[in-house]
Amino acid sequence: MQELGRLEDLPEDYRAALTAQNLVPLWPSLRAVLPPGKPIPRTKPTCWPYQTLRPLLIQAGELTPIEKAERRVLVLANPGHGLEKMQASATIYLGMQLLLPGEWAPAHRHTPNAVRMIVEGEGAYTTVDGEKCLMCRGDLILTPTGLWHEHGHDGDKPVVWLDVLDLPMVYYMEASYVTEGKAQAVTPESADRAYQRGGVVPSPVFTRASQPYPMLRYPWVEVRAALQALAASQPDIEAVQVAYVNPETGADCQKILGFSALMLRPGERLALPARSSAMVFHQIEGCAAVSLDGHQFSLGEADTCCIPGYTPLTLSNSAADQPAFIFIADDAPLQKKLGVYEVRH
Ligand code: GTQ
Repeated sequence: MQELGRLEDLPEDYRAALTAQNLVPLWPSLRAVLPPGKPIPRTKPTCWPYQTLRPLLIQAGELTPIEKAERRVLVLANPGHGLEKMQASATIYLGMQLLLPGEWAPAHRHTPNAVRMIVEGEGAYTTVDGEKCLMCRGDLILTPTGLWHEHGHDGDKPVVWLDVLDLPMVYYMEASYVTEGKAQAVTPESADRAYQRGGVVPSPVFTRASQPYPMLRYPWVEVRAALQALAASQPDIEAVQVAYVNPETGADCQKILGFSALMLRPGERLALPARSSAMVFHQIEGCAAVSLDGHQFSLGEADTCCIPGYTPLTLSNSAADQPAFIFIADDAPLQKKLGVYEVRH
């Protein structure tokens, strides 16, 4: 590839004249914005073990009352982007949130989409658009763009969950903002269970629901059972994986980030080809090794890691007697909509 002229090759007075007119020559920066063959990601493969994160999060509970935090969150920040950017990848934000017994995180709504993957504890709930969603380990709860949400906790031990937001993307678009609200009235007849049988959706008097986010809570017991049924009924299937979808349309459950759950059978090793989307892995149960060029992460329960796009990797479960269950988030839905998604075999 042809070497291009550098900024220093240009006379200083010419460069000053360009700057004065808010003009920039492209050629000194062309290879940086259009690198040959594949992107140069800022996102570094990064792992956040829960064992080291948890005590610091509990300490945040002692140091900062909920009223002074609104959301008591430690952000899982990728050093490749700079910690102050608070992003795990170009598009994905990850935060570990702590709610103590009796605490309340007040209602608000915002343009970025959020989901919560419950990590530990019992008795907490999040109310989304009037629907009270109980939080149990492994449950996925959606807080799509624009929906009111608040968190409460009636239990007696700390509750922790992983927040996954498309905040970096929405912030980059200069479209990120929040509106504060008052406590929501909980809808008496919750839609909570209306979408939890596969293949059937509510159809009151032959009409079909038209709201864009019909299902807000995906209980882990159901998702785990689906994975185990898939593994049992299709022993030769390449990957025991299910996607969290909108039950009315079958499309990804949110528009920017995609979510799935993967079961690695005992002893299973799964090679994933390079994809353009960055990925987050969160270990729900069991242990797994994530291997990629130059890196190996051992994920134990509740550990989380982030991998840049365009990176082939392998996932393996070395346990001989125990399946491993992994929650996966990526930005494939956004990339597919924009036409830039690719898989390299
Ligand atoms: O719980 O509403 O981690 O608004 C970041 C922003 C959590 C939340 C985050 C949020 C929330």
